[in-house]
Amino acid sequence: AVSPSTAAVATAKADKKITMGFAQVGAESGWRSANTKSVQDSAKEAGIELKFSDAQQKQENQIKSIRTYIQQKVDVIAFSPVVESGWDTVLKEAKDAGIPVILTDRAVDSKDTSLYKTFIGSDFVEEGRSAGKWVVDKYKDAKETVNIVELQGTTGSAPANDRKAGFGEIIKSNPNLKIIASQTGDFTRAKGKEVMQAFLKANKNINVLYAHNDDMALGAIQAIEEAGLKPGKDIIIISVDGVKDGFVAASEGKINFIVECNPLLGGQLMQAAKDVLSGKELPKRIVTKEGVFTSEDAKRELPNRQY
Ligand code: GZL
Repeated sequence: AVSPSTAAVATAKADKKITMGFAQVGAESGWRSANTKSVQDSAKEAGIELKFSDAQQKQENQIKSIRTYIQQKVDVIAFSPVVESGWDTVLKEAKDAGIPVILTDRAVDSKDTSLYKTFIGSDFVEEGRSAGKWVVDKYKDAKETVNIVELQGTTGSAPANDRKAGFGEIIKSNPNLKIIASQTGDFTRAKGKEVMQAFLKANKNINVLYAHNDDMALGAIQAIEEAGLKPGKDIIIISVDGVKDGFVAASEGKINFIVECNPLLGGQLMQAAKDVLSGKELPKRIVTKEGVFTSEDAKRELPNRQY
């Protein structure tokens, strides 16, 4: 069927209340909870009616939610793809139904970028590079090997792929820096603790832990302490996110360096939805702003953290 012209659709939609279908990854981490709150609060502020689903970190659940939103003829669909691949079919269904899609937080690896209007999220490779640069600097005078273990995020997810790539690219500059073990902790505390216990059993001398998010670092800290070691001292810890509990651990010197990943994407998302529905062209990529924090910084910054 020939869909009405974009302008006609845009005008018709611009004045009626917008309905957004949002398919969230899950509730796996402090970051995710802050992200969900930001989306829900921002929808209220923007006067956008929000249909919200939690996929418990399963791609098939996200795809089901997107199909439901298509059937319900929502005005716009937004989601954070739990993994990078396997989205083309359902995104084509949304496109054929004339429903614009906005990606937030995580990316898809679809070659056809007409399948979504824009991707609002962090540069995860840059986050990995920031973590790597701090490690290279800390061990620039190291004479013997520095043994690094890595807790990766959800297998196949953009943050896990890119944080690994960025970190690896930077630490290559010093052959003394060796990743002796690297495994997914699925971004959760429980899994992070479990995998860290395994790392500690298998490796007698671990110098550094690089965790792709604070929740896995916090689980690992429990395992390190139960093994009678001091996190932040016997094992140097770098993590990504900068959620409240991460900042608390950093301010106690248990995490030595935190690379912030901003979950407060709700405002940008609602604005993008309004722009898309009023026919505005959006840049394909909107990168969120974020910083880095040492333990010292975290102590000072803790009172100002919103999540
Ligand atoms: C990153 C986001 C990641 C966080 C994790 O933008 O997708 O997922 O780093 C969260 O804490 O689970």
